[in-house]
Amino acid sequence: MNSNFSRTLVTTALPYANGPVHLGHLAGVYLPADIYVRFKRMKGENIIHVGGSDEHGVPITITADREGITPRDVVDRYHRQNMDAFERCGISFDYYGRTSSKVHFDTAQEFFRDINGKGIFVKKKESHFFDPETKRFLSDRYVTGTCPVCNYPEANGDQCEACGTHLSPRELINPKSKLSDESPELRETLHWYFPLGRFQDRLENYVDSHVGDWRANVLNYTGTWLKQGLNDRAITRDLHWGIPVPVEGDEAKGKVLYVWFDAVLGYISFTREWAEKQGAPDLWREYWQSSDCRIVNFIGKDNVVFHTLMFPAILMAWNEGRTSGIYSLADNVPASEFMNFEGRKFSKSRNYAVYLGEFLDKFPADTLRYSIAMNYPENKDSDFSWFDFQNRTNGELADTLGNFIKRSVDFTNAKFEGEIPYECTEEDWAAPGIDWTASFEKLDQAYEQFHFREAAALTMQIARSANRFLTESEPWKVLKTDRQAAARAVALSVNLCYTLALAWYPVIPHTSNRIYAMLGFEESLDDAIKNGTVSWNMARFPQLHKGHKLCRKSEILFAKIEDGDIAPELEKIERLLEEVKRKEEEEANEETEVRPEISFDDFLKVDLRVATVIACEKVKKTDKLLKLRLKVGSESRQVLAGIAQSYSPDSIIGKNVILVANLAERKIRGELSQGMILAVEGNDGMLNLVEVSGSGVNGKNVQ
Ligand code: B3M
Ligand code: ZN
Repeated sequence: MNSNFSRTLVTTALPYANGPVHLGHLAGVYLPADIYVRFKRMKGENIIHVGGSDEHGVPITITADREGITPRDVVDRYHRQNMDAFERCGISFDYYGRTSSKVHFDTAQEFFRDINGKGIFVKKKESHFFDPETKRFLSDRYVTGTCPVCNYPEANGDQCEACGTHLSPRELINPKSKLSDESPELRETLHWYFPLGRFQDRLENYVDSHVGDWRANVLNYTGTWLKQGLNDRAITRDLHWGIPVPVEGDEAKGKVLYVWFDAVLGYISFTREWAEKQGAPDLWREYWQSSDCRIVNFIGKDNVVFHTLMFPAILMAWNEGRTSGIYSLADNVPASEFMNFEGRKFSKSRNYAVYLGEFLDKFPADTLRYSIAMNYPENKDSDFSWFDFQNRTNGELADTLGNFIKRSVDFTNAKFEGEIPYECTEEDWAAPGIDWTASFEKLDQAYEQFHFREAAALTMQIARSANRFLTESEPWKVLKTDRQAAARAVALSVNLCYTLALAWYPVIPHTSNRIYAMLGFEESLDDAIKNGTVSWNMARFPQLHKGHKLCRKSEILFAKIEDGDIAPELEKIERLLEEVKRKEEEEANEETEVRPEISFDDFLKVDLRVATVIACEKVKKTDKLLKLRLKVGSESRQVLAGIAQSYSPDSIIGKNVILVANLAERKIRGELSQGMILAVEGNDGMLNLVEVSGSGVNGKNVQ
């Protein structure tokens, strides 16, 4: 690994322009990236942050259909909304693009053509569902039907919401088109596949070279895929919204690139657009095609393999056979865990979320940035709660940081005509009890290694030490007897204000700018950093000399959050939680409704047997399915069950379960399932197998 890069390119996952970004997105991706970028900018490093809207994908067309508007209307609305929310939050993109741009279409098509020209893609003819009514091929999400695993009647073609099993539309029982409600028919269609397996060795080498510097979760997700062996992935779709497949003739008519194939290339397109805007159209190459640039992709944990396998493989395919114009792969992919909200997962479909724009209508960006930084879900899920937000704002930002700054500035203005009355020496600088070398070494490391919670906590410790120093040196008292001692305390305090303005800049930049202005600087801190007047290392030493003049105004940096301010928010959560609970109860009630009566003879038709689990493994590429080998008397059966989230394969070997032994065989995910085993779902969503105790029961009838 090259550790002497002279440039850094930071990218952040492109949010779908299909809804507003919420606090979970901010916590996982955009705030950490912005903190990192601001820190690096202060260090004077060459770094750019590129992001933008992901404007393709089926959910966008579904929203458009539902609202009776065009996909273009949908993406225009959310692109604007999200860009605006990011700006108000201080997420300082160097460029925020959109994947509907001409440059992006060109880039994505250029990649496709190049790789296609090398004969790397695999073309496959296959049967897909087609809606005869609307004359459209139906992508997975446009098909609904009964789940073959749990019998939920409204499963989607790609996944069952009720049991979580990943499905393909053809596995659904009684499939229906969402467009017309008609039963779809199967039609043959041609698609291009990316042969990920062809790159297996190269991808393994790439990932191996980052063991030790990539986060455990990133290595784990990626490792699981690599271990299972990589397969061909379809990279085209029969859809009208997206980037047309650039192949001449009828073959590719009505087909677009799969959204993930184009989205990851958006990072490149947007760097190109940024370069053009700089008036240096080739500058993007210094970021993408130079071994001198470090590329860092900030993402959420649900996007890992697209960034550690799919995107690198696309770049490897492009690089194949080239001696110049070679793309670099990411040096790090810091994926976050999720931030929950009041103990529950954010859920767009359940409308359980706080949207960034809405939040900023009520509370200042820096209070949010600080709270989230202190709860950064770095290696485990974290939680955002209104009480925590209120406590941190009042106790830490207002009472500690804000209070210290205001007291220091006000006292200097009142008693020393807003002028620093004393020249701090190196010895004085040790007086507040801060070990400057150690603190800044720790801070540096925390930022460099993406430990942003630690960085924010360390900075708050400096603020606490400063506040304590001022309180304990009591210049307002000492002033009457020892003006020199008071002057020293004042000079130190105001210099500590300066230090804090700089040290807080990555996390709460708006506040830093305000402190900097109070200290008498006309140029904004943002500008001072941009033009190099101010840099990170200056925070460690006193910078304000005797005679330096403050601006003579002070302001309250953080208004306290009263109980009344968050009361409506708490009420809203209660409402949302009630709504979520109501839905859950409704689902549970549906279950207690007894099914229509059957005759005793009907009941006798069902052959229930005690079976013993003798082997078990996970079904590849699914989250929920286990493949069980059962012994039933002298017979052996293979059964698939959607219980992988409730049981590990090892833990169920030896259990006696109940098998519906005469259920027709069927294929689930290409695997044969010969029967079904009985399980009950608990309120926690976990499945509990119905077990039989006692000996000598194997193979016996349940009656
Ligand atoms: N739009 C998925 C998401 O927002 C997707 C990320 C693309 S990154 C290239 O979670
Ligand atoms: Zn299901």
